[in-house]
Amino acid sequence: MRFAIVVSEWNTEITEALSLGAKDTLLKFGAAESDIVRRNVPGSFELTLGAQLMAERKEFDAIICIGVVIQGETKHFDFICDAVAKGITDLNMNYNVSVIFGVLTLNTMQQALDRAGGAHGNKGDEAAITAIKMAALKKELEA
Ligand code: RBF
Repeated sequence: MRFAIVVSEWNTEITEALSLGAKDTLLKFGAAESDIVRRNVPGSFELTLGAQLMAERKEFDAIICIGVVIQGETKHFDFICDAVAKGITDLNMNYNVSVIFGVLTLNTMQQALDRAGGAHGNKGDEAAITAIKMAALKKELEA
């Protein structure tokens, strides 16, 4: 199986930990290093287009989007979260490939740290496991 990982550069300390968690999990379950392609995008809003460009290549069994959006004082949080959730949902339907929503939407940086290898584990691992499960389901049902 081949996997793409698209990583937002906002809150990069957290998104790096999440993407490394995702990659390590893919490797642990048997993916080859050469079957994992990773590209960065500037922010979570750009994850949708980054993932669409990957989907258009038609070479991946699943695409993992990694981002961290932290509530600030403006409404940006809501707009970004809504846009990326809708964008990723549409990609799943339009490209018939699993695009994983590995985007943390949080109130504080501590909540992010807790989910990027801290008290609540690494959500990047969970994103990778979801990608593997959905890629396997697609292969089974399309066979
Ligand atoms: N991108 C994120 O991935 N996480 C954030 O918490 C985040 N907060 C933002 C807050 C503001 C006020 C702005 C202007 C942008 C923010 N972005 C964030 C970047 C956003 O996803 C996108 O890259 C930019 O809006 C450019 O399209």
